[in-house]
Amino acid sequence: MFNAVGACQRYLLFMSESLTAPDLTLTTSDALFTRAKDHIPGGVNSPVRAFRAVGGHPVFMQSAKGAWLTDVDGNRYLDFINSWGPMILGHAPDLVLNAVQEAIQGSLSFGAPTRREVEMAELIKQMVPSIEKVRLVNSGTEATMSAIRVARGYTGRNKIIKFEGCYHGHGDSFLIAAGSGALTLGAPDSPGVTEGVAQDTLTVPYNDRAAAEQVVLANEGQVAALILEPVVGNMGLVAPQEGYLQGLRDLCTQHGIVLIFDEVMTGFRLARGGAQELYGITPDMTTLGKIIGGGMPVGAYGGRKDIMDQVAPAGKVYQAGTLSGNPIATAAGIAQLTYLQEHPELYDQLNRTTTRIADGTRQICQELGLNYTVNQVGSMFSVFFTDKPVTNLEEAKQSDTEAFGRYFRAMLHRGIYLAPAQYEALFVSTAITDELVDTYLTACREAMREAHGL
Ligand code: KE4
Repeated sequence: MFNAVGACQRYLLFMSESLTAPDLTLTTSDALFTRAKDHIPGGVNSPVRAFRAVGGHPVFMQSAKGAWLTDVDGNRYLDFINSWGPMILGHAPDLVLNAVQEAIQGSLSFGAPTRREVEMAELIKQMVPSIEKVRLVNSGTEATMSAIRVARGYTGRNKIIKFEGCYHGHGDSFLIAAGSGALTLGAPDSPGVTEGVAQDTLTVPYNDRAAAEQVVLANEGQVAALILEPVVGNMGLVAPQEGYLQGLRDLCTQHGIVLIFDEVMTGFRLARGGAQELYGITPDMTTLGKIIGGGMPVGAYGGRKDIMDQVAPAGKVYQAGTLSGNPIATAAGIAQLTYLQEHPELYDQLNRTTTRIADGTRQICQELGLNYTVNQVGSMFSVFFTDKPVTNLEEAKQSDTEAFGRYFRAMLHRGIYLAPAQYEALFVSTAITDELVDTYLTACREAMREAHGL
């Protein structure tokens, strides 16, 4: 039955948005986005969700189960973001839901120590042996911010080295653009970040060991920590080249620099022990997030005992948090991590599934004469809209982001939910079956044709 009043409301709403021909098929997502922009900066609580890099309006989600998302209009999507990594077992796995429902019976938060925090710390140490002591926080940003503060407190040095294309959350020290040359100090990459902060952050290209050594030598005795994503997800998926991580390990050991692996994305995903297990490199500190919370807000930082014992109240480096180690979040995290610990075969399954997706995508691109670069490590992958190799940010920036935007929208209209930006990685969950890979590849072929007018 045609709802005249609703149509009229949508018409007025749409007309308030633009003067082009009214689209009476306005979705609930569009209406919610219009409302949201009145109350929330950009209408979203995290910038990438706004779809600005790909055009169009974001889709507002209502629920999810397994491999599928359902939006507020009842449309279903095959999910390859999985909440930007956490949902490695697919959405709403019963084992996590049951753990949360049990924990909730005991209330929500105490602000006092609990049994689960001890169990979670023990579990993290078992899965990531380089972590001798660990502190739980509420996000990846908190984890990385805290880790560099501890490294500075431990070494008594001020500077940190980060890498172009690596993202470590929105802490001031990380929102720094690379200086004009590898040796020059960084510049603020966001209003509100001061020159004072920027002067202590040095930024060098990823996969360029000589550049890292050069900046260390030029700042001898001043660098507290070197922090990187051991496998980068935040410029799109870029793997470390042969020997690169070992080279950085040796450099840090030689110069008394704390090597921090930011495994917020890669932790518990690329292997049970993350990228450090996959590549056999032992960092001094590790930051964790995403999977660690099973979908609830949990981050963590940890590492060598002599470093972590600098953290208050054991030491003098201050860090705190009202909801750190929250009973519900730790219940979810313990449930998910325990399942991963007890089922190492899942990583072979994830790698096989993701390899099928990556190989299939490469084949489609070759058949269409596009020859785009598909990078994959384990259950993370990215399709770069360039036919050149992508081993660092400069090369990633060769991608045709307009064509990527057309491809993203074409996939969305076919019910495939991808990261709404070229410079992001995709995350495969165990809920993606062979049949769903076929569904993805069918849509991929059609969307690539549509995006390139083929
Ligand atoms: P959070 O503060 O968003 O929990 O974590 C920050 C962070 C730290 N380190 C790495 C390697 C990360 O990937 C992240 C966050 N990742 C982004 C995806 N590019 C989260 C998505 C978003 O910002 O909305």
